[in-house]
Amino acid sequence: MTKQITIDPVQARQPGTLKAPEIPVNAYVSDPKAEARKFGAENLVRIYRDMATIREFELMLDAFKKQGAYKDLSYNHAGPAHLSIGQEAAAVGMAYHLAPDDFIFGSHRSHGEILAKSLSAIDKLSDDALLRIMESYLDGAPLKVVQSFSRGDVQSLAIDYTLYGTLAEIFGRAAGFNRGMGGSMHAFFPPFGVMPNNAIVGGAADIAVGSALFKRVNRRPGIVIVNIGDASMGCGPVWEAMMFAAMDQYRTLWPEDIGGAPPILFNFMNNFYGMGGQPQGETMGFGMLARVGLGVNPEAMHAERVDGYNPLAVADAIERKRKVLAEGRGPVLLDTVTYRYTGHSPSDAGSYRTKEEVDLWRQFDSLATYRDYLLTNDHATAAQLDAIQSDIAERMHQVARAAVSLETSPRVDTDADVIGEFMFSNQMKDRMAEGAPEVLLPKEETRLKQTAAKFRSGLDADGAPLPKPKCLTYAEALFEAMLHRFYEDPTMTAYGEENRDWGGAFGVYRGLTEALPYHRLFNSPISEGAIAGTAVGYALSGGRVVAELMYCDFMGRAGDEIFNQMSKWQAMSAGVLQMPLVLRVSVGSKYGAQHSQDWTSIVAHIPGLKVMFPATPYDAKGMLNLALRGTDPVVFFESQRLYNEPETLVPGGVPLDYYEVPMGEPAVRKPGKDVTIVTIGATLYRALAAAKDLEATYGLSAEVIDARFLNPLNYDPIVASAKKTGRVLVASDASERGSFAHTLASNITQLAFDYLDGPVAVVGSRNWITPAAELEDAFFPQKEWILDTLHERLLPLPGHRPTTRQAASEIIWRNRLGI
Ligand SMILES: Cc1ncc(C[n+]2csc(CCOP(=O)(O)OP(=O)(O)O)c2C)c(N)n1
Ligand SMILES: [Mg+2]
Repeated sequence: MTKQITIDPVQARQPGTLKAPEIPVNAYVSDPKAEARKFGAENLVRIYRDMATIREFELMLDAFKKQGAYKDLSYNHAGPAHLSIGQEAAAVGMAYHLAPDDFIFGSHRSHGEILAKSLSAIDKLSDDALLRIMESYLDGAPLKVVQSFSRGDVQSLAIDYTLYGTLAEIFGRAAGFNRGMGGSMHAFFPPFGVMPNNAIVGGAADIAVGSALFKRVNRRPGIVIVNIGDASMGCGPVWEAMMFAAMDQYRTLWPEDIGGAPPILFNFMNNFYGMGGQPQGETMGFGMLARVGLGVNPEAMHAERVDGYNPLAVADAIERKRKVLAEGRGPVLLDTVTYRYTGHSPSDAGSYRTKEEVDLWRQFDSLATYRDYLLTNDHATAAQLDAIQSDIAERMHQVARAAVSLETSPRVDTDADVIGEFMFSNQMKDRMAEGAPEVLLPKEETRLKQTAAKFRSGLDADGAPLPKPKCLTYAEALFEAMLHRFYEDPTMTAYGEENRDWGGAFGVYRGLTEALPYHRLFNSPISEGAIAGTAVGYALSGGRVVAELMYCDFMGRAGDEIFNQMSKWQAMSAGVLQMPLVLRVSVGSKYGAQHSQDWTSIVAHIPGLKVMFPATPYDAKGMLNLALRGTDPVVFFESQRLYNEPETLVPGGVPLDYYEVPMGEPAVRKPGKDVTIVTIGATLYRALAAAKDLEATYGLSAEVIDARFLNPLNYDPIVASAKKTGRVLVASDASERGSFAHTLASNITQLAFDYLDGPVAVVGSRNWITPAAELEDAFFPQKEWILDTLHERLLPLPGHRPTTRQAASEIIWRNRLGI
C-alpha cells in the first residue's frame, strides 16, 4: 500500500519564515481569593499536609543515612537515598489534580512523587476501593504489617500503608511495594498510578510514552506524566521519546476515535543540577529548558516554565495541560523550577555549589512559604498546622519502627530462590484483555489467502525440491504467526521502522497494512531506543506489543532499553507487572560490518530475557506463536539468509493451523552416533552440509542439533547426544570470542565430561569486522571450517587435507593478537 500523504514539490519549495509560539515563563499569578474558591480550605491544607509528609519522610531517610538513627531508632541503610528535600511543592502540585488511573513514571529521585501521587489517589478513592487494593496487592503482605501498628480510619490506614510500603521497599524488605526487588531508586506502586521509577537518567521517558500509547490504543482513561530531571534533557532516549510522542500520524492518519496523540506530559523537575553539572549555563545550551519544545513540533509541545516552589502554580499547569492531553493535542513539556537542598546522594561532598546558593533557595522554602500563605489567608491556624505536623511525625516514627525491624519486616528468603522465580512470569495468555480485535479485513481475505495456497514444504513426497516461489517461506511463516495473534489479542500492536506500507524491510508484514488500522501497525521514527523503550512501557501497562529493529546491529542504539528496561521490570516488580513484548531483530549478511553481526550472546547474557533463534520456517512460525502467547520479554532473532527459504527439514512442512514449538527444546535435525554438532541459527545448514560430507567421504554419522533457544534452554537432549557420541562441536555465526557457543561448550563439558573423548570445539565467526559481501565467506563459519576443526581437534579424518587453519594452536596466537 502506498502513502496517503502526497509530498507536493510546490509547497515544499515555497519561501517563507517559521513562526514559533511564545513560551510562558512562570506566568501563574497567585489570587488567594480565587484559590480559596477553587480549592476550599480543606484541600489547601491537605496540600500542606502532603508536602510536610514528604519532607518528614526524606528527613527521616537523611537521618538514617547520615547518623544511622532517626529519633530512638537505629538503622544502617546500605542502599542509596537520592533525596528531594526542597522539591516537595513540585511533587504535590504535579499530583494534586491527577486521578488514580493517571500514571506517573519517574527517576532515581522519586520518593516525593511516589508519596504525592499516592496521597492524591488515597484522597480520591473510596474506602472500599482502598481496602480492595490493600488486601489484594502482594496478597496483602504490606497490609498485614501496617495493620499491626496503624490506628484510625481507612484513609489513615492507607496513608500509613503508602509510607510503609515505600519505606520497606527502600530498605529491601519482603513487604515493601516491590518485595525489595527495586529499592530506593525503583520503588513504585501501580494501583495508585505510581509506575516504575528509573535509575537510568532519562530512562523513564520512552517507557512513559509507551504507557501513554497503551492508553490511547486501548482507549483507556487517564494521562501519563514522566517526571525526569533537567539533566536528562541531554539523553538521546529523551529526545527520541519526544519525537515518538510528537508524530504527526496520530492526527493525520490514525482513526479519529482513537483520540489523537498519546497523552504524555514530560515534566522536567528542573533543580538546575545533574549530579554536579549545571544544565543551564554549563552542560547544555538551551538557556531555558522549556525552549526545547520549540524544536519538537509547531505547538512547541505547549511548553511552559512553571514555578515549582508554588504547589498551586504547578497544580494549575497540570490541570490545563491535562485538558490538552485529553483532547489528543499532546505531547506537553513542563519546565518545573525547583531546587534540592540535600546533595545528589548521601555521598555528595557538595563541592560544586556554594552554601550561599542553598541558603538563597531556603529563603523561599516552599513549605514555609506555603504555611504562611495558609495562615495569612485564614485557611488554618498555626495550632492546626502544628497538629498536622505532629501527626506526621508520629506516623513516620511508627512506620520507620516497623520498617527497620527485621522481625516485623523480614527480607525475602534468598536461599529459596525467590528472586529467580521473579525473573519470568511464564504465563500463556491468548489475549491481554477482552474485546474484539480491530481489523480492516476478515482474516481469510488477508494475505493469508496467498500464503495458505502455497506448498507448506519445500520438498515433495519423494524429497525432491518444489519450485521455490510456490513454497511458503520463513518470512511468510512469521507473517502467519503475527496475523494469528493480531486476530486474537485486541491489545496487540506492532511497530518499528518501515513496518507499514513497506511491510518491514524484509517484507514479513506485507499484507498487514491492508488488514490493520494504523494504531495496530505503524511506522516509527528512526529511534531504536524509543522503539524498544515505548514497547517496554506498552507491555508493562498491560498490552502485547511487537517491536522490530531491522538489523540486530541496531540493538546498539537501544542498549539501555533492552538490557536495563525490557529485561528487568518484571523482576523488579516482584511479579506485579508482566512484559508481553517480543523484540524482533534480524541477523544480516552481505551488508558489511555494521549490518551483519549476530549479537545473540549479548542478549543471552542479560538476566530476564528469553532468547529465541529459529532456523527453519516451521520453527519461525511455531516459535513466534509461542513468544506471542507468552507474557515474558523475548528477543526474537531471525536470519536474513533464511527469509526466502522454504521448509526442507521438518517433515510435512509448516502447518497452516496454529501450533507452538515447546519452550526451550532443542531440535535434533539429523540423528547420528559419531559426533554431535550443535548450532545456533542459520549455521545449521552449513553444519548439515558438513554432516553430509562426513557421511559420504569418511563414513561418519553426525548428529546435528539445532539449539533454537538460547534462554531458557533444556540441555538434556544435547547432553544425551554428547554422551552418545563423545565428541561435540558447537557452531554459530556469532564472532567466536565470548559467544553463546562458548557457553554451550562449557556447560556440555561440565555435564558430560566423563563421556567426552576430547574438549568441545567451538566454531564461530572471526573476531573481526564483517567484511564486504564479496569477502564474507572468510568471516562466517563455512562447511570446511567445521570439517577442519573436527579433524584438527576432535577426530582425525583419514586422508583429510584441511583447507583452513583450525588447529588448537590458532586459538593461542589469535587471542594473543586480540583477533
Ligand atoms: C544513563 C545514566 N548516566 C549517568 C547516571 C549517573 N547519574 C545519576 S543521577 C545523575 C544526574 C541526574 O540529573 P537530573 O536528571 O537533573 O536529575 P536530578 O538528580 O537532578 O533529580 C547522574 C549523572 C545514571 N544514573 N544514568
Ligand atoms: Mg537536576
